Amino acid sequence: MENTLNINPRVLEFLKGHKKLLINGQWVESTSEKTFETLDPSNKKVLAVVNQAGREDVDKAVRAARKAFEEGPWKRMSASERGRLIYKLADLMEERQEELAQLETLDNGKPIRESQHADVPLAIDHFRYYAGWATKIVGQTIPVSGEFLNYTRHEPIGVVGQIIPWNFPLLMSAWKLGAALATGCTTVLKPAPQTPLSALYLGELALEAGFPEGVINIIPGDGPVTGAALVEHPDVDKVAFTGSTPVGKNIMRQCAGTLKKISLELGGKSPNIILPDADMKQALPGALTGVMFNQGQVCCAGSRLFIQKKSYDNVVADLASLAQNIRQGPGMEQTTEMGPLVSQTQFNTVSEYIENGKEEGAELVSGGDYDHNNGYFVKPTIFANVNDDMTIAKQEIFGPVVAAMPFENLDDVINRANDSDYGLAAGLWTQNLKNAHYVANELKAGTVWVNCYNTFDAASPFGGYKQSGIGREMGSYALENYTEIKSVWINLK
Ligand code: TXE
Repeated sequence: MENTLNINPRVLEFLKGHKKLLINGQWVESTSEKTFETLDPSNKKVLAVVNQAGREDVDKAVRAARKAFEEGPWKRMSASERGRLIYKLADLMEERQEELAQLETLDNGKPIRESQHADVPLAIDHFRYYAGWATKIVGQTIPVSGEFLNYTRHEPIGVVGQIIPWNFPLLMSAWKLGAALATGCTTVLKPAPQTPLSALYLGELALEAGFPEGVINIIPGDGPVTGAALVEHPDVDKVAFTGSTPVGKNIMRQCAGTLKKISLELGGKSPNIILPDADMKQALPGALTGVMFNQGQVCCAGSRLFIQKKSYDNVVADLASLAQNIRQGPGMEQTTEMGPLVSQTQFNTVSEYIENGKEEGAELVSGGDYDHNNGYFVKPTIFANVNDDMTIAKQEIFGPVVAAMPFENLDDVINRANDSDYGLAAGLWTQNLKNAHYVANELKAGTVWVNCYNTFDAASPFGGYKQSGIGREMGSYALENYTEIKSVWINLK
């Protein structure tokens, strides 16, 4: 295909040989010598063979992180030096942005234009943002009673186990590492087995940047073995997890044993509300990409679309024709707007939800087809006349599937939008300022987007109400995930 990108020679070089684990500043094979394959989901071909970290490897990585935290040069480094290393990593990522974007697209399937213009620049920006924070983490001097000086120190929590999913592999690595490194923690990062490559490439850049050994350890592997070993390890002080709500709950239970600190960024079923006074030219494409972006594999996808009754039929018809025009194809084609889903498992899950929507009586107005002969492609799908009790309106699908539902009035839609176990994000489209603020206040969600959707900035917090999570990523708020507060009393008498 003439608009298919040629794979960068450095990427080809990187894909050769078995990818190793990054432990204590060295690339090492897993103790068990077990490996797994990571596939290109647009054609199911093997992209690379990767060492799978087992329990022993997790233990080695945690020990390396502990040593680096307690003894290494990292501990003695000034905040400014720490910040400079993080800046250096961001600069190296910028130099290699094309390689990072290609690896992300090859491994995950997402369109190259999204890797180039969203995932990679956001990840770079994220590191720069937290590099700046390294020198600005300060405590308080507190006017206590009596002749004492009392002040607080925000100290790094210690060794952090970080587990990330496959939908934004590089960006999730950045979200996890940025705040942890800025605060002075050391980390063991476990990428998802479907998409380990960009994190491993990032590991190479971290070594090149000069991070001391043991500060960043990267150990690909599966959830039940590698992930669980990391969560259960007694010498991990804190677990930061992004993934499904059931696994998040499991992790919370496992952390109870040693009372590890946790932060969880979990699933969602986010409502997106189009009021009749919205600027439809902005709202329709905005609401559609709000769910279709990244093939719908986004934790905050606005997959419950509420449209006021009067404009419902027109809006649904317009959305259907927009959805039919989305160009679907392999991510490496520059014109592709929607790629394949990440894996056979995800393909099966999403196609089952589509069948379920049909069986439960929702009206299919666009898409509904799927095909995995070549890659894991699911057509952008819109179901109309969905009611709140249908499975497709309740459960996270994590695919390109919209449930479009009519509503009567503001209070009706606010109640229904909030009637969910999740509370990650929500969207609202309106030109009425009063309604914008009123609805934004009433929605139970960690992020509310008004006349926009899926906008992100390293400086703005992200996380969930209810079963969508615990804690916040990004912004100054994420620093709290990685610090302990110490109150120091000095007797002045
Ligand atoms: O997620 P998992 P899966 C949702 C989405 C999707 C569903 C399943 O609905 O359809 O989850 O995806 C690691 N101990 N989200 O199965 O299993 C795993 O190896 C420790 C929403 O891929 O939660 C991976 O690194 N770790 C989400 C990470 O957890 C374990 C993004 C996520 O995998 C583990 C992804 C265990 N017992 C999926 N089991 C979001 N919030 O963005 C698995 N893992």
